[in-house]
Amino acid sequence: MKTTNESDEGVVFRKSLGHYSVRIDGQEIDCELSSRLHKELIYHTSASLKHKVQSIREVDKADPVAVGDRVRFVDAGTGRGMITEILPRRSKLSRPLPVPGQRVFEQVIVANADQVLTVFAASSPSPKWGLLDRYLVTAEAAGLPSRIVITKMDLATQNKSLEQDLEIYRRIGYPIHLVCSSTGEGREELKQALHGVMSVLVGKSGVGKTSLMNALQPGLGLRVKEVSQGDIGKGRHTTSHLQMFDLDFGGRLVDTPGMREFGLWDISPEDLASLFPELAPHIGQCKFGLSCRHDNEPGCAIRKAVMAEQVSPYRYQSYLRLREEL
Ligand SMILES: Nc1nc2c(ncn2[C@@H]2O[C@H](COP(=O)(O)OP(=O)(O)OP(=O)(O)O)[C@@H](O)[C@H]2O)c(=O)[nH]1
Ligand SMILES: [Mg+2]
Ligand SMILES: [Zn+2]
Repeated sequence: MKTTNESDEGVVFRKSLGHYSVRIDGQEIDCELSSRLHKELIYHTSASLKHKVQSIREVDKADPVAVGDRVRFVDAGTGRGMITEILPRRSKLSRPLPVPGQRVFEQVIVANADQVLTVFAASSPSPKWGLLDRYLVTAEAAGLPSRIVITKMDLATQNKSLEQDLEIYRRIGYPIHLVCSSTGEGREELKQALHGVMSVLVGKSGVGKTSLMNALQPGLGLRVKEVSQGDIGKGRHTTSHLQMFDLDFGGRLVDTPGMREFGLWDISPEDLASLFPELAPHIGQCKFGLSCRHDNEPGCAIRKAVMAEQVSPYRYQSYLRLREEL
């Protein structure tokens, strides 16, 4: 028999304006944060942000709780409760969230994920591989494996360089899934890759993340963009909340709203090369050893590997670009 002070353990599936949907035994409890966790929230947001509940982003930036978090909560009955503790995370996928006039905050996009699905459309909007490299580096830094998912394969004929571009990533060893939510192409194979683990979809607005979720599990019936193709990529978000779903065939999938900015969080310039799997084996082989920046230094093993066509010049440029930012 449970006493009133005893807390339950659940998983955060969704959050919105200070409310957290915590799931336990298939039931959702609408929780708030305990005042102790709340104080952390106020401490982080600072006094100048009295308008913080105007949008979900504002609350999010210093939110100590992320979707995917395992939490302890006190059940107040009638479907309501209070989160009292966040349990240790197995993983966290983060990005920096700059707040004008303040410091940059860490935004934990999702906690406890097992893999990242980076989503790009074959066309409409056309893929930006520089963004893919950002996602891949972020996932590597979080210690999570990535899969590259190309949606809208029915439009693939509009992108002449798609196969050639993907070959770069295939050679590195990233699994690639070619899917189409309208025809069902690639769906069964992707389902197998999702089975039994928690996966998170990342990709900019309009690439078809939510459509893919609906195709994987038709019962979800989530709202997708209903606009002409001309509007795609203009940054109008259809999904406004991060939300996790249980998959009927086993596993969990998190849908995210398209993220326009995707900076690197807590990655040092010295570590960056090790987060490119094809550069990593060359680290330490340069003339200047571990202090090589792999830029203009003589005897750089990574530049040599680019010349020898072992490393794609494109990915090397991407490394240099990202390094500039850190
Ligand atoms: N041709 C084609 N269009 C698709 C496909 N999948 C999705 N779309 C269209 O792409 C548009 C965007 O789809 P969404 O699923 O809302 O995109 P999203 O990535 O969830 O976007 P945000 O929620 O804003 O981040 C919609 O108009 C879809 O109908 C596909 O396989 N083929
Ligand atoms: Mg969406
Ligand atoms: Zn070097």
